[in-house]
Amino acid sequence: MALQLFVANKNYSSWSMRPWLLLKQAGIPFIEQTILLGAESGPAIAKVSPSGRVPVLVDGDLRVHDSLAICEYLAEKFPEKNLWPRDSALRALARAWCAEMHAGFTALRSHAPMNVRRFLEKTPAWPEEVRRDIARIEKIWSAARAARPSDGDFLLGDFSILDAYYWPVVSRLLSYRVELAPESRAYAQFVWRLPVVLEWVKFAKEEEASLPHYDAVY
Ligand SMILES: N[C@@H](CCC(=O)N[C@@H](CS)C(=O)NCC(=O)O)C(=O)O
Repeated sequence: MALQLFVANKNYSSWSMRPWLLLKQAGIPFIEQTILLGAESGPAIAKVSPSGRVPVLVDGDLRVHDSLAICEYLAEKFPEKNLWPRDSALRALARAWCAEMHAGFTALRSHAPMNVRRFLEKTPAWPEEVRRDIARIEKIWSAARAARPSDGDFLLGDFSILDAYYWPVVSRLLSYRVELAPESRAYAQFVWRLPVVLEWVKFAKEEEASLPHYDAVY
């Protein structure tokens, strides 16, 4: 039976974006189901998600909610895809960096919500904690680069869950025109040109037609 991934609005849902990009970039076939968030979406989400949140991966009778649990499940189900690095020390680091993204960066999240369609003219005057979050992200990227076992444009050389986990933040960094170190900028530009990312962006733009009022909220 085909895997199904339930996601929310592509323009706003960075949590949905992570497993969606992972599946696409790894070439794992799946059926996508979209629940657009709004006043009426609660019952539709509750039908598939015990936490009342998406993303949710459905594999037969199993429903895996939470983006990180989905990524871990996919890594176990498709070991040949090497979704985590093979080296156990590097795998531990990659997991720790993903966990930071999963649990943290709250200042950046609240001051710079993801909006794939929006590009500001200049970076807002953010509080210090947002700048600290951005500096930490750049540090993680450069630590990953320093630790990578192979050359390649992905954070650890080859594509891994770590990339899928940090790609949505690239949208924020570009949208809000954040000044980045040259190596971080090069990674952000590399990400923004990837076919799977462009596909997500295209769908995010198409959603605008069905929800024209949404951008007014931001
Ligand atoms: N920690 C969860 C967060 C999931 C989450 O917050 N999803 C949002 C969409 S981005 C949601 O489903 N919201 C439902 C609602 O607000 O009604 C994960 O990693 O999957």
